[in-house]
Amino acid sequence: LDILKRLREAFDQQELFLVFQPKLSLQSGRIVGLEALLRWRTKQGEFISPADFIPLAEQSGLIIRLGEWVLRNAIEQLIALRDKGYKDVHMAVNLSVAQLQHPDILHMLTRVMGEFDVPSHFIELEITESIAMGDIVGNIATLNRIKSMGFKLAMDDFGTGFSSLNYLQQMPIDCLKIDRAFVQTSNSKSGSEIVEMIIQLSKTLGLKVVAEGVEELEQAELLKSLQCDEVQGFYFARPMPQKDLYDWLDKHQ
Ligand code: G
Ligand code: G
Ligand code: MN
Ligand code: NA
Repeated sequence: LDILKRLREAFDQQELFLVFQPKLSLQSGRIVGLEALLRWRTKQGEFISPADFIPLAEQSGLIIRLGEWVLRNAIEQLIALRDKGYKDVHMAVNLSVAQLQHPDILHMLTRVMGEFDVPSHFIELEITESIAMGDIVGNIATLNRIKSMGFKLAMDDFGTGFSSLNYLQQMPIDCLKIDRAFVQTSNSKSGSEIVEMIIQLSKTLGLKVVAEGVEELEQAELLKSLQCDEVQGFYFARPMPQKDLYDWLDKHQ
């Protein structure tokens, strides 16, 4: 639990920051959105992965404060980009199931949006299939309220979790994100057929479909031929701090 103590201190001492990874339209090649991702760099210069500290933040409840901070910072970044002329770009923020199930979630979203002059449909909240475990009915009800506030909802890491197609149909989501595990095996026949199937499923359900973890040109070309809507991955751009993001935009957009 030492790392949890350090995480609390890191939060107070501003060792946490956000990086932003572009999402591109496969048709136009233009940036359509960004995903905000949390990073922790200690004063000693050590990087600690969110894969290690997010679960601790979730178990300890710290994710509630941390998640609000992430949302606020991501929106500030979105507004800065809008001021630069990127008016159609959305900002995606990961939302833990612990945040979704917190009694204050709707108030928190209302409070934060009230601080900024940006329409909520420019904010996309990424949830995972773990919301299909536990209180599914309650989770869907909360998602419906969040949706009626205007936020967009995306199902992250799709295909790796526990949601059945039955639940998927009941989720008020706008977008499916194909997990990078499927993108990375898409060079095989069965791998590409799975990707194709997920894209078809998205279209059947009327959802936007995004492929994550695109690392190679061949993957991007396959996804384009299968009419995947958007891509995200190291082949196009890594998650970047603000300054690098602006350099990338100047160079590539
Ligand atoms: O960026 P990276 O691949 O290292 O992220 C690892 C995991 O941490 C991913 O599953 C990602 O969704 C999660 N993560 C990163 N930032 C946040 C955040 O702000 N909130 C939540 N809940 N999860 C995050
Ligand atoms: O679980 P979630 O989809 O929120 O996590 C996103 C994570 O995926 C981020 O930590 C990001 O660093 C990572 N990521 C983004 N693009 C790529 C990629 O092309 N390859 C790999 N291996 N990871 C990626
Ligand atoms: Mn995500
Ligand atoms: Na993912």
